[in-house]
Amino acid sequence: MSPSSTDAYFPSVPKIAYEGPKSDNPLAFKFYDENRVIGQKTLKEHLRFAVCYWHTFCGDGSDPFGMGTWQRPWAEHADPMDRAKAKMDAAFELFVKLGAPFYVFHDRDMSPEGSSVAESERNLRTLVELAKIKQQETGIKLMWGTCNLFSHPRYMNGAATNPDVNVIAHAAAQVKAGLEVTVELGGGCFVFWGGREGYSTLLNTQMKREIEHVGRFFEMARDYGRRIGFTGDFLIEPKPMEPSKHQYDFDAATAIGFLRRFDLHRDFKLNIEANHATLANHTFAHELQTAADAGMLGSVDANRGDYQNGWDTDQFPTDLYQIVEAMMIILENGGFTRGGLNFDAKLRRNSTDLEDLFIAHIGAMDAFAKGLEIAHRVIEDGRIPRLREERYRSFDSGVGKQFEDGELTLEQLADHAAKSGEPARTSGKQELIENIINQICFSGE
Ligand code: XLS
Ligand code: CA
Ligand code: CA
Repeated sequence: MSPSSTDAYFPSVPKIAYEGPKSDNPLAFKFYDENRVIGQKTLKEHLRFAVCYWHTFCGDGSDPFGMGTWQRPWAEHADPMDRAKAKMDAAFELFVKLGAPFYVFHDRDMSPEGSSVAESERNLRTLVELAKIKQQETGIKLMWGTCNLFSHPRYMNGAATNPDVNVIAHAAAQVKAGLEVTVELGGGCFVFWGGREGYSTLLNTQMKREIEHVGRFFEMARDYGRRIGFTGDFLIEPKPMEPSKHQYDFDAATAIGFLRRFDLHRDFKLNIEANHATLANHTFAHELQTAADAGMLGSVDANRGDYQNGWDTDQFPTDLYQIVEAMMIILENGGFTRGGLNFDAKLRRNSTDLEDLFIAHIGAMDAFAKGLEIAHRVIEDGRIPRLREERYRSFDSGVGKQFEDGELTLEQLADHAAKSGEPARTSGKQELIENIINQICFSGE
């Protein structure tokens, strides 16, 4: 592989430029001008976009009912290591042309599983050495690493929650190597998504034991990571189901409770995925706010689900209204530090052109650029933050303040009801707030 062969896989795609809202060029940004400053930061610094390795370079368009539909030139090599190297060339070509500052990967996305633990690790290290060179050449950084602990048949009953300790040992080997290479590549976070860390039926499951095992496993991973110099954030990515019927990291609230129970909350935060929120019957905003309120909003898997069906469609995010609400929470939380917006999103099966990979990312980056701009304007405008503040004014002084400060007994509070009579009705102003958001959305710059 020649690390500088940057035009081999997408020869018809130029470096994607910002051309502004009037451009009709499908291969140009309309809103994402990476150097534009909003508030104190450039769009690039605010949004911290990452491309994911798995959907973009490993996917082939297959689904449970049909084979692959995408022809990917980098997947055509017969030898798995040659394929992995070609895939990496294609990956960095896309990152550079798209202007995405970060990428994320699972160990097995980047390099093939070998016939032994040692061979798998050797394969990974070979590819990581190449990734290091590519990162140096291009300035593209690793946002997070993770391990695929759900595809291999050995993980059919889970990884860290497997009823067989010999399987957990294999997960340990993968996570140990995964942490080492994440440190080597300078990754800011390390993610755990518990795909099969759940159950199909309680009739064969000791749930309490399995949850304690995963707590213990994370503790071991945390301790090893810290020992080898990983100073970043460990992230749990909640999802309620699929592929397990029930997943233990059901949603943000469940994962936060779990982390506190096992005293992991100082080292772990959450990676919130929009589509997983949908599957948990929450909104994306709900999951972000829950994580932010706990001081645990680490990173975001930016995609979109479908409210009409119950699976993980992982569509590219284009719903501006949902993005505005998400960006308001992210901005009010102070923005990202080590995490960012990772496009854990895939093309539709019938989007078969290679350039569709660019078109999809461009649309999502534009939508977030616009969403950030609107969210910033909503916050600067001040009406909505003020309405929210005023709604809780009764707690700023008097009995409300005493209540918040823990200075009242239940009897004293009850006494207050007797004295103050029936409270005045105060409107929640939802329609007004929605109108203000629309006014700001529709009124352009
Ligand atoms: C699957 C998850 C997965 C994680 C990384 O639904 O989204 O891709 O993001 O393991
Ligand atoms: Ca995800
Ligand atoms: Ca998903």
